[in-house]
Amino acid sequence: MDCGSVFGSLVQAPEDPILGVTVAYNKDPSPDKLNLGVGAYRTEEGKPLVLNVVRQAEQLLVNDQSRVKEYLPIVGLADFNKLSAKLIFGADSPAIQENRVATVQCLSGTGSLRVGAEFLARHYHQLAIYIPQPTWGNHPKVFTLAGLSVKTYRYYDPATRGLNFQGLLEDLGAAPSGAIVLLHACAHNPTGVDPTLEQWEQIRQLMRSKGLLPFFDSAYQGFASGSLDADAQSVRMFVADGGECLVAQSYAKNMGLYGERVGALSIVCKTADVARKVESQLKLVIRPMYSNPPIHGASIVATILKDSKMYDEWTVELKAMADRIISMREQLFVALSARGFLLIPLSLIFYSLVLVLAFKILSKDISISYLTGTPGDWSHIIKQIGMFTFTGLNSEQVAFMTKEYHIYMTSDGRISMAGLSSKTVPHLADAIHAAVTRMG
Ligand code: PGU
Repeated sequence: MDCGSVFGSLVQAPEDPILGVTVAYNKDPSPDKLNLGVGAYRTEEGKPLVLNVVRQAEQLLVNDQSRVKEYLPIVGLADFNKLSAKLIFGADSPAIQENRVATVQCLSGTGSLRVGAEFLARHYHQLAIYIPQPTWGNHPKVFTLAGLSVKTYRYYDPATRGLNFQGLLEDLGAAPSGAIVLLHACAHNPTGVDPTLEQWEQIRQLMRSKGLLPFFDSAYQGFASGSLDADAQSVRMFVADGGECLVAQSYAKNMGLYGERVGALSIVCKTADVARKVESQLKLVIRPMYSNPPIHGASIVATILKDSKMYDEWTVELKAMADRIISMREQLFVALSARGFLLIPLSLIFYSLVLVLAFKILSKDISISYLTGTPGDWSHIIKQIGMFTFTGLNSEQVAFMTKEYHIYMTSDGRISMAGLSSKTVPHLADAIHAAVTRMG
């Protein structure tokens, strides 16, 4: 259409599949609306949370008159980089002690992935990157635009709502030698399904035997189990064997620093000399992209990580967030199990019974698809790990829930458990029950 503008021929681009959910939510005037789209933590009151320890760190920074707003170096804040590597690889990591890790501060997890991908496209001999099917929707776009060639490996089995481990091993086994493999360090997005430690070990052996290059995306360290160390196990396994790997870290979720855009890319190398050269080349990637990273968020993180008292406080607040999410899983599971049985007068006894059953399922004692009130087996809600439940609801059911119940979520049926509260669980359970029973 010619309207005189040099951009007149542009077509309207669609909203982002994840961030666009918030745009639609914001436009909805309903008082009952619920945003379970974006993976962002909310309190029981449904409010965003700034951690106490973050407030304390910010206060210290504001009060420190010696602080200035000069440019950071291209690689970012030195303390932040050292402490970030320590956080993911462990304080006693030989790779750190031997100066074999090149760490650069980047713009949160996304920026770290992008810088890593641009570096690989320029300096690595294999352009193929294998990403899990499904994965975070931005992965294919980030890697393709950086110049890598995106392929997928089987990951999730809809039939079992668990890991397709055989498919994963077959696909990685068939990948060309040297190919890059994107691995979610923990709390896989969107499925909430992680390999066990034994499975990680098999993945590691296969990848090392084929010379596949691991690229970890660590966006949820601490959010899966509540423990920063436990959630870094997969990464540490790969570093312990002396081989090379890349890790993109984000502080968006675990420190609640979403909008501060603070993260790090680490490349673990075979020798200190290689690591130095890698860092020098990373600078050439970063400089023409955004010159150098912002100072505020990284200063908050460094302040917290270097003070043992603040660090401990952080771990307590982090665990509380992880625990609230786990409690939402239990409450939603109980609520769905109770749908259809609401007329039973002794419902309280019933609720307790369901809770006991929930724990039995978690400890893998039994599987009870036939006991749930809402048709179907919903035990995956309590089995899955991290911020999201991959409900198994299809896009029509999701559209129905948005239209009739004002519940917003991504069309693949993923819900952010962190967006739920005890107050909103019944509303969601009603919506799921109606979607399943009416939309088949
Ligand atoms: N990697 C994974 C696996 C993620 O889930 C996310 C965020 C990122 C990286 C990027 O996080 P940064 O904010 O850049 O550190 N995923 C969330 C947040 C919304 C989004 O899509 O960016 C999500 O809801 O999937």
